[in-house]
This record gives sequence, structure tokens and C-alpha cells, in this order.
Amino acid sequence: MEMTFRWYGSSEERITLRQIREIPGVDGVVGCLMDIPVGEVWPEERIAALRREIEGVGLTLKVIESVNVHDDIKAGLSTRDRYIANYCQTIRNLAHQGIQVICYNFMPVFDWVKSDLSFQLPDGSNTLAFRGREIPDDPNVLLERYAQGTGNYVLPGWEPERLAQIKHLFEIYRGVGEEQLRANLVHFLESIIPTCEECGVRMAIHPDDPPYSLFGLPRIIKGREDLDWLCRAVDSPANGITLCTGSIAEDPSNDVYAILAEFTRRGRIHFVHARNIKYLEPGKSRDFYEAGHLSRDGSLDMFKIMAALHDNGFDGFIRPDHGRMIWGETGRAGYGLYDRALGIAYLNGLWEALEKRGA
Ligand code: DNO
Ligand code: MN
Repeated sequence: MEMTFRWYGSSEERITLRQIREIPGVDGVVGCLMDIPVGEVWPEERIAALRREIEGVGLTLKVIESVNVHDDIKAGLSTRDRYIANYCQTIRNLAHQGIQVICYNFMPVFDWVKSDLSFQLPDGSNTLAFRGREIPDDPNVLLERYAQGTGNYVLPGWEPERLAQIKHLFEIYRGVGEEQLRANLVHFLESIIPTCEECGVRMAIHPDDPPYSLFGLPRIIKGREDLDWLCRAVDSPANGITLCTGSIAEDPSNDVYAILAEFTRRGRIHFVHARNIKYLEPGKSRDFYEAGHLSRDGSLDMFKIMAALHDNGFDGFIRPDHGRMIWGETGRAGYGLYDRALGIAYLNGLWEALEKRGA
């Protein structure tokens, strides 16, 4: 297992690489180039510069999150070929610079959706939450809410330039149901996986967050059956998964421990987002907030999560997912320094206990 920490790059971050280096038990940074427009090639010299910066403080850059997929590919427009060719070139450029895993998602229009970006917790901290009744019918209302709540921070997956064309985005998905979206994902994977195999890169799809349809848009990576379908659709270890425990568990009928165990055993989990969530009304709704990482703070058993990985031979990359905002920190929702660092200490502690248990 290699422990990592997501970092958006020095021009985007208040958190420094030196701070990340001082978190005990971090091996590497999960990096990205936030300013490359979706669909364009990531220039190799930019990747090399990022890698030099990260390696300069003694950390590694082996995972990228995300290389986003252009909506023309997801919607299956005839213009997709150009974007697929660009994606393949980005894969080659990343591979040249030592990248092993690329995280991506296949959610139409929006990446993750939450109703609250700073939901108050009794201990004084705040966190991301999802309350179904707070989700507006009009996604523009959500966009405005996000823009107000985050100051100058661009939320990953909610890039303003792209979402400015939200009407157009919804239009291109008209008539694209789940079946068509699946066909478009298969076309994408069949086009890129040979390149990945050639250059030793593994793709790792992030599950839908939340794992059910919102705003009438189709969603296809929601649970065990979808992941099984994905693995079979293009049967290569290069076609893998980012198992995000929080996202999968947002549908309480998903058995997150069994899913982790099965797909680790099948060699398809290349990257894990470990986070806990707390159901607000268990049995009544799917509402939740993102809790601190500890089992006792949320509804998931983080020991069982780490055990499912450990006992099935997980040897990929892992990172704490979102953290709460604590100790007065402000900034990009979910991506502060302190709570994610605490998450790392805890996850590493669980892992050490598992290693020493003397199985
Ligand atoms: C939210 C993240 C997602 C994730 C993408 C992966 O903060 O979990 O934005 O990075 O869905 O493509
Ligand atoms: Mn995640």
C-alpha cells in the first residue's frame, strides 16, 4: 500500500508540499494540472515540472486525479475522436513521467454533488453533506451556491468555464440513457486501454457520487453489478477502479466491505479513497454528512474497510478522501490539510495493526 495526499499544485493551493512531507507516513502526492482545459493534451514538460517539484521535497508522483473525460466522449458525439486521440497522447505523456494510475470518472455534466459545502457539526467543525430535500431542481442554483461558498477556490469537477455552458451540456445528453452511456464508456475504454497496456498505465474509474441519478442524468458506476460489468466489458487489469468508500456507501444498500474484498481479489482496485460518512436518518433516507475518518464518528467501520483491502492483498495507492474543516481552516471544501492529515495517521494505524496481527 502506498499512502498519498491529493494536491492541486502550487498556484492553486495554500497547502505546501513541505507541509505534506511532514505528515507522518505519506509516500506520494496525487497530482493534477488544473489549468489544462478538459479534452486538451497534457504537455509532457508541464507534467515533468510538476514531478520535479514534488520529487524535490522527497515525495513521489505516481497517481493523477483526474484526467477528466470530455463530455463529447461521454455523450458519444461525433467530435469525440479528437478528444480520445488527445486522451491517448496524455496517457503516453504521463507514462513517460512515471505515472502509474490515472483516476477519472464517467459522470455526465457534474462530477460529485453535495447539498452543503459547510455543514456544521456539533464539535464546531464543518463538512460536506448531502440532504436530498436541499438539492434544487435547477442545477444552476447549486452552481451559485457553490460559487458563493468557496471564495476563490475552484471545486474539482465544477470548473466554471465548462459549467458556463450548462444548457448546452444538458442538451447533448438528451436521449442518452444508461444503456447509451454504457456503450460510450466501452467505446472510450476500447480506444484507450491498448495505449495504457503499451505504456504500463492503469485507469481507475471513480464511482458515481452519489451513486444514483440526479437532475435526470444517467449514472452507470453505482455498485457491485456496475463494477462487475465494467471489468468484464474490457477485460484488462489496465481497466480498473478507484474505490471511493464514501461514494459507494452513499447508497446504503451497497455492501462496501464485500465490494472492496471482491474487486481487490480480482486485481482491479488500483486506488482507494478512504472516507467515512454518517447517515443522518438511517433507514429513512440516503442523507449523510462526511464524518471524520474514525469508525466511531461515522456509519462505516473503517477497520473492516482496511481489513478488506489488507486481507485480499491490496497493493495499490490509497488516500484519505475529504476531510472536515477544523482548527479554523478555510479553503477548498473537503480539501484542508489538518483533517486529511489526521485521516492518514489513523488509516496508517489501522494498517499497521493489520500487518502485525500475525495472520
Ligand atoms: C471530489 C472527488 C472527485 C473525484 C473525481 C474523480 O472531491 O472525489 O472530484 O476526484 O470524481 O474523477
Ligand atoms: Mn472519492
